[in-house]
Amino acid sequence: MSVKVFDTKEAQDLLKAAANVGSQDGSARARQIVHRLLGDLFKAIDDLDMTPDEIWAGVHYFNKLGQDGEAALLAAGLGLEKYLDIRMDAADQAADIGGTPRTIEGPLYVAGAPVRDGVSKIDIDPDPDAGPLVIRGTVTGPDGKPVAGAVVECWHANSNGFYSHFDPTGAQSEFNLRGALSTGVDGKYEFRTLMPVGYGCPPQGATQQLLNVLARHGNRPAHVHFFVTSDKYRKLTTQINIEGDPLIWDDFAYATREDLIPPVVDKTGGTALGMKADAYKEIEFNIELTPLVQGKDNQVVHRLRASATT
Ligand code: MBD
Ligand code: FE
Repeated sequence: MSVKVFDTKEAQDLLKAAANVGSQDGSARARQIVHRLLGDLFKAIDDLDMTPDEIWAGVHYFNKLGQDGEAALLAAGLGLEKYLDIRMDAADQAADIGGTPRTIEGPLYVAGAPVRDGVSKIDIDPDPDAGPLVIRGTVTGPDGKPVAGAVVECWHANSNGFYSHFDPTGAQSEFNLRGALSTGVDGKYEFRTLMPVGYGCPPQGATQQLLNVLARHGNRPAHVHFFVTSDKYRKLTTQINIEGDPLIWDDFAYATREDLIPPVVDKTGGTALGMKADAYKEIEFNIELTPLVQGKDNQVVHRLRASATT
């Protein structure tokens, strides 16, 4: 067809009407965003000469995305979540703020894990294919001094790459492989758990459907998520990768970072720690928090999160 209508008065008036530009009611910010995003879409339809069939395929894709509950998964897979990190990183760099690097939260956190003191064994369900793993470290401030009373939360997948609460097989207990603990005066935390395996998108889901069309895979390397919270510092959202995973630099969600691949060390003495075997793996991951900005966490992210109680 190759017609151009975007700059016509008819199209521009339609765009303004749809976003209700000029109204004093509702949300001015929502009008601004809708006007811009819808305008960018209208323009793209013109520029790429997108067909009605393509538009309707896209509209119905949104229905499937919602039915599958995968909008946040797609946000990770399309790099939207990573892009927000790139922006926060740039803001920190401009303000000369360092600390342990952030990386994306992903869609699989569940609030409400019971908070323990210092040490927590978080593998509740047996998993014969997963070896024992200790993840431990010290939480410090920018001055290198230990932070007491920091809450360290972690969550990760089992040997099938499935997370409790979201396990399609229904096999896991609530809060299996999810922990929360509070640091003592030494700033130390220690999770006793089992080695995770990388995640793969649901094969029949909307996210994988789009990735297939783009000739992309929907897999993540093995990883462990963290939230670290303290009254005195900004909340850190991060992950560590399990070194040696073949997908470590081929994560469909783009979360791998050089400083977030701590060595995995072979240890013995696991039986005395209550682990399921004497030989176990250990990862030391020390965490440096960043200062509040004018007394506030200026980057804390509010989003809808699952929660459960035990
Ligand atoms: C995950 O485990 C995850 O961390 C992300 C970002 C997306 C899907 C599954
Ligand atoms: Fe994950």
